[in-house]
Amino acid sequence: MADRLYDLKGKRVYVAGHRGMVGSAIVRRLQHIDCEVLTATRTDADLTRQTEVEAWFAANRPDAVFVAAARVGGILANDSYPVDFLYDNLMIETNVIQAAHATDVGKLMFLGSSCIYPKLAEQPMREDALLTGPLEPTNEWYAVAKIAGIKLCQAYRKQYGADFISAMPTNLYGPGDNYNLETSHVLPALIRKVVEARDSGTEEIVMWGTGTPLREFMHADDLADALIFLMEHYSDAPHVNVGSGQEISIRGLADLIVEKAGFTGRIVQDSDTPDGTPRKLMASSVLHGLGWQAQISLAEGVAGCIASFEAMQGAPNEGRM
Ligand code: GFB
Repeated sequence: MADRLYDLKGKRVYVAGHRGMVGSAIVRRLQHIDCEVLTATRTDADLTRQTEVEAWFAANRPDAVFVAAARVGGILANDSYPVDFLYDNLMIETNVIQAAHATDVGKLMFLGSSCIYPKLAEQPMREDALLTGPLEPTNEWYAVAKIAGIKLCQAYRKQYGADFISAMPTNLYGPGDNYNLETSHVLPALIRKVVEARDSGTEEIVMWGTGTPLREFMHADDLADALIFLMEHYSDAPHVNVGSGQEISIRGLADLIVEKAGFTGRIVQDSDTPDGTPRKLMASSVLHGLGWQAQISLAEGVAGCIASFEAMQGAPNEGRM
């Protein structure tokens, strides 16, 4: 394993976006380290407002920062709200990164997404595939904002020697995920559709697109573990991919959820909805080379999410896993 380059122990650690799926997973994971976790609600500081962010940093003086705050969503949300995905994300990341530099934050991690890579990037996608071809049109707004965030961290490192790093996670799921069918990602959407169809006796659920796209899924708790590992063991300009290696087709994912939830109906395709990128598999050899590997299997993670969704619905869940 790589040497520890930065110790979170004893530090004041700000998790921007602590109410989101990723931010809340980071907060849970930091509870195993003897550090002070700082969070801010939108009333404390609206991260899209520069003066509010500067004032919050000046008053709270974190030592380390995880930039997990972002406007996120699935393929339809990305395609429908280009301004929100570009403007909000640019504002959040520029405000937080600039305020961190202005208050001498010692270590910062910016979080991006696998959609930064070209739509038809060679698979698995290596870090150096960035900016080698056109982006996937449904999420180019989000991708451009995230690429700008990587570049901003690199610019602060180059101009000021700031220890700001970037991690690019693969498609994520886990506790606190968004189950709104209009704005969510595929995994929570299919869980909701399948569980609700099962419980209401509906005979079919609709899967968007052709079901052929391939996606790599990672549990948010695995991600949080990887991020804390990188915060302590990585310090360089290039961004680092964070993947699980667990790749599955969308149809395969639908079948897995159907099996785990005990749904006996059919899956039908909606061919009017987009597929997005045909394949998004991360090459995570840099991260693996540092000594980190994912632990949570997709089958185990999906079963846990179904159980959580059923608990939220107040539905019985015995005997279905
Ligand atoms: O998870 P998802 O919305 O995001 O969709 P992306 C993945 C695939 O699942 C697409 C299909 O091919 C969808 O057409 N799919 C099937 C569904 N049924 C459904 C459904 O009910 N809901 C949803 N949402 N999809 C996002 C990007 O792309 O991934 C973001 O738009 C970000 O920018 C995120 O990078 C990680 O993987 O296609």
